[in-house]
Amino acid sequence: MRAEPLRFITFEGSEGAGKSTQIRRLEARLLSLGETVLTIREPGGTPLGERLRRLLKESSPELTLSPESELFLFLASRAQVVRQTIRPALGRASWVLSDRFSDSTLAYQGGGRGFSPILLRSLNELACAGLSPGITFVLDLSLSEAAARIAQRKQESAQGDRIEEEPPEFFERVRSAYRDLARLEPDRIRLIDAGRPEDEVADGIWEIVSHVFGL
Ligand code: T5A
Repeated sequence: MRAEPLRFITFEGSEGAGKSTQIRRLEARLLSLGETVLTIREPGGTPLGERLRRLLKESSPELTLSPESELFLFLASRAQVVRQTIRPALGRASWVLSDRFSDSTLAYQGGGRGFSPILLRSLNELACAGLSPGITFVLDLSLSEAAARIAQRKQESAQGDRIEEEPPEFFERVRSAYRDLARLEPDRIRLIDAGRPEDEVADGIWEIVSHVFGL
């Protein structure tokens, strides 16, 4: 019999794919069953990580970040959240749901920026101290649909975002890197069609979680 995967679930995908929406939906379902759940985001999840997040997302002409600096800042946030937040929570038998984790680095800094996947896997290994999610949902959405959702959100809040300013080709590469990752690790990484209505996506995710964890 196969051992139950770690109760550490990550959500991945391009901007606007619906990760935050779906993580809230899964958290609510687990809480309704009386489970203990910790939900975090990356970069973030610790005081250091939240400060790094502001730096990484800020779009400002005075603050230039080389691709190398960007990579190390994402990794610094991860190294901290693994040790300070995720490992202790898993040790208390809590579920941990994370909005992005190590696969974001493979997709954005690998696919998007062109760093070698071998180098990134080895840096991730160091940052994560060997921790890997039990399941990862990659919410897959076409660029045009994602752009429409982001445009809609921008009308609601006019905040700039450094990475969102990258050209469409960057996001094509990110999407394709995620799809490659899902092909490489089909047991852990589940590709979800995020172009469907919110309820349908949430039900699809719940079906997988309840089956894998016997809920
Ligand atoms: N990054 C991160 C790296 O480059 N490397 C790394 O290692 C890491 C960890 C983080 C940025 O950092 C980069 C990636 C990112 O650029 P972020 O804010 O965490 O930034 O991530 P974003 O992807 O930018 O988050 P978003 O909020 O843009 O996207 P979500 O969470 O996927 O989308 P969500 O749920 O907020 O939904 C977007 C809109 O769509 C609607 C929602 O109501 C919302 O308005 N929506 C739907 N509409 C129709 N149908 C559905 N099914 C819908 N689901 C949601």
